[in-house]
Amino acid sequence: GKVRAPTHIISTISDDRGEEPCYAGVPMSTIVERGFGVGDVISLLWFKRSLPRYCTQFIEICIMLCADHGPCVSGAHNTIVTARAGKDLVSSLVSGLLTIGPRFGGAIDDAARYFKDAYDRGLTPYEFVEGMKKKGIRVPGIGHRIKRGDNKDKRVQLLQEYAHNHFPSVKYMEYAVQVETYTLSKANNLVMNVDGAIGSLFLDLLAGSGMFSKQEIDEIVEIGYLNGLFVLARSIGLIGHTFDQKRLKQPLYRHPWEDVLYTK
Ligand code: Q5B
Repeated sequence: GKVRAPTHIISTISDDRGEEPCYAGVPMSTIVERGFGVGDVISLLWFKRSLPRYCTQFIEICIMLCADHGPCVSGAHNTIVTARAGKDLVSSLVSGLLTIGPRFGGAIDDAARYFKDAYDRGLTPYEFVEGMKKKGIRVPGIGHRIKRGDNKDKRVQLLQEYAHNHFPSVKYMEYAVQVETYTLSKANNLVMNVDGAIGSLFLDLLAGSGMFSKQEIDEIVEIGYLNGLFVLARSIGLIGHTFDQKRLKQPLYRHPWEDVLYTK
């Protein structure tokens, strides 16, 4: 019989060999004819399945709400400085993307990991938060530079409202809210942030949609798919900031001496 030469690459998400490219087996024409959106494309290419409309719409809302948060956040700042140094689009974009991490925008996976572990083990918010403190770990998904208990993040509220209206269960999100209630009793800046909202709500999407086995959920959380939502979303804004600086013909950025504490 035929002997297949060993391949150097295995790929399971897309195929461009036929008449038209397919995402997880779904041809482009179907994607267009059925009016699929970017949430459907993410479902196919990241999760290798078509998800129900309420899930793909949730993904799209995450992307829209995280697309930008003004010029002052770490990512936009880096992008602006890089664009003003005369660098190209890709350099300006990746310079901003490289700031995404455990403090800025890249806490979604850890929020999902820690909230899931704490909820599944039946820890009270007090046990969870104080346990994290003992280990010297900040609770991912909690805390914000400008948002406060009396000035909550509108994006978090919008995501929570959507989930309340469309998800079959919001048990992880409700747990995260209890955690927030406890952290807010300690300090007014310890609000649930957008990373915490997406992390906890995505756990509810995975667990409540009936589209994923327990093993698949564990793998998604362990590998860490969810920071990808912020990376993808914020790329939209960072590209916008690059064009904005170029359009405005902004000169090379130099930080003012007055804003540096020179000390020995
Ligand atoms: N404390 C976000 O800190 C920030 C604590 C905590 C326990 C916590 C901090 C944090 C976890 C990571 C996270 C996502 C660094 C944030 C985002 C996207 C964004 C951004 C934008 C956008 C802010 C003051 C006191 C200290 C700390 C304690 C703080 N957080 N304790 N658990 N989570 N969070 N990141 O304001 O006793 O004085 O030493 O790391 O979820 O990135 O818009 O800007 O869309 O672009 O710098 O929304 O919360 O506060 O460091 O001065 O801390 O609070 O231990 O206690 P800050 P610090 P003490 S969303």
